[in-house]
Amino acid sequence: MKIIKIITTLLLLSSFAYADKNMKIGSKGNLSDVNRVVKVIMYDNYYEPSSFNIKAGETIKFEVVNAGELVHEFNIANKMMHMKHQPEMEKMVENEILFADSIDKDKMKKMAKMDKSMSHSHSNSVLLEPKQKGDIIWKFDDVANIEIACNVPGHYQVGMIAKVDIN
Ligand SMILES: [Cu+2]
Repeated sequence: MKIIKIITTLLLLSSFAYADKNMKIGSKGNLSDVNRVVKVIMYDNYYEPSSFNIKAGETIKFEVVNAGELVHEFNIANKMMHMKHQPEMEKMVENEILFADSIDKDKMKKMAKMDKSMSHSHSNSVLLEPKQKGDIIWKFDDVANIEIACNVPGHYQVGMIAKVDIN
């Protein structure tokens, strides 16, 4: 069992390293470069607004609030990356780190020391408990096929996805 777990983890980590180099999703932005602040409210299970119009090259500060009763994620990626991220989130549920309406942050930190995929501190996403707020500053440079979505198990499947138009 342990060996299977290690192999799975290695596969996940290597696929992420690959994704980072080749996926055109932009990069973490600097506060001094912010062109626009966009407020986003997360409900159960959708975003308000449900789509975004972004100019290529723009740096946006997303101020995200979770107004729902469940944990939600605001994750800037593409479909393939969301698909790869979802098993990690399922693993967080299995390990009793992620609950429907809360996150065990101490446990998440402890697990992260053993398994990097559990740290959940990628700069392209925020994972928020009900009533929490979080910011992401993102530079939309050299981007294609971006999708903002929530990878809490089940949420992507019921359509917690926001469309991103780059022009
Ligand atoms: Cu969600």
